[in-house]
Amino acid sequence: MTTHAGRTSPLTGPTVADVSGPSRLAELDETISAEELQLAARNHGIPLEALRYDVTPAGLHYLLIHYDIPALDPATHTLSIGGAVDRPLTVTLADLRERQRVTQQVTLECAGNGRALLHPRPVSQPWLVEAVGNAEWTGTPLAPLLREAGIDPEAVDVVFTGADHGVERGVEQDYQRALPIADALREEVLLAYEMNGAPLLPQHGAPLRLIVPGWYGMAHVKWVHSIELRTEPFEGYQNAVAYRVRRDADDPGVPVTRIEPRALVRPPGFPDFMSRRRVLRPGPCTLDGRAWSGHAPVVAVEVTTDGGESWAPAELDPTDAGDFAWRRWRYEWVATPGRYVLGARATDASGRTQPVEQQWNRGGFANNMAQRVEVVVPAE
Ligand SMILES: Nc1nc2c(c(=O)[nH]1)N[C@H]1C(S)=C(S)[C@@H](COP(=O)(O)O)O[C@H]1N2
Ligand SMILES: [Mo]
Repeated sequence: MTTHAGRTSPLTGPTVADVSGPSRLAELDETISAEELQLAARNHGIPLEALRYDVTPAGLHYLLIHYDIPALDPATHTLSIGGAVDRPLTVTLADLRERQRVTQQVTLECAGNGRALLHPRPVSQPWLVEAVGNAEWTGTPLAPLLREAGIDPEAVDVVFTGADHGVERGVEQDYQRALPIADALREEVLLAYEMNGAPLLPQHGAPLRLIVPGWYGMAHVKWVHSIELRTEPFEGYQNAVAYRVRRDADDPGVPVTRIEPRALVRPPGFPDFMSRRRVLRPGPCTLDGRAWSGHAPVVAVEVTTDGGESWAPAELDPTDAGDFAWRRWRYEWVATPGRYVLGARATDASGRTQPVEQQWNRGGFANNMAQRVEVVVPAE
């Protein structure tokens, strides 16, 4: 009888690769599993009523942590910059705090937002629409630090390594993501040590994380301790295997990068405990919510009250929060007794907008299908 190498042999026992299977699509009638629930309970979304705050309070901001939250001591934490540079350097948190200090609002959204609404459902963190937040990040710009290290003109990628470690689809790894050098050198990219005016919380990357305004969440490496410039494209797991838009498992796909436009409705009225369906009294009602895009500023938001059959323009609030922060929109509605499905869709200055039907891909990434909020307006 033949045995699988490393599986049944008493000498080697199971391998690390044995702890997780390949990525999977749920059967069409398969409900959310205990494994997906386990992820959802660790990685919570923004409660949609918190769309009322310009700046999301830290505890209401969504979370996505692939492995365990590492415990790092800010007093001894260092960041090393090496690889294809003339002068490798290592800096402490105190060194970084003495450098130029920048504060900016940045909307973060997980690339898997919307995944659990896809048919068939890619089995992973089962986000509905709530994997978003808009925080005020403070830190020092990355580009001057890289320039001080002396960038090799041949450098193509910059690899950021976090202090968290795990195994994913059989591959043991530190969380690592690369950015193309041109994107890493953009002036808005920060090494952030504060969120909303306080030191980073453990779950948000304490004591140091990358902020890449406009990009989906996976690029904003938390617990970062090492930056390495490379003259060859980085082929690490999170760039080459995960976070690619693929038609099927064999398609090499294209990398997930910037955030597609999205608008969310702050659900009006009050919810049913179980279904979260809304109950709204009849009469005039200001609908509102937030809209964002990582490609270009949002220029229009439209609202539907009939599940996407018809759309009407919403008003965009003036903003001084910058191009990378979400923007508030509002729409005056008179609710009359009946059942409604509310939604909103954003269009940005690049002409990108949101589909009403799903744009399916194998990993469930960058899916910005318009939201559906069921509302019942009872007769008085
Ligand atoms: N080191 C490390 N950085 C990470 C992650 C991680 O698991 N480990 N998750 C990424 C993903 S997928 C997202 S969406 C964002 C979430 O950031 P937040 O938890 O602060 O909202 O962090 C990114 N940075
Ligand atoms: Mo994410």
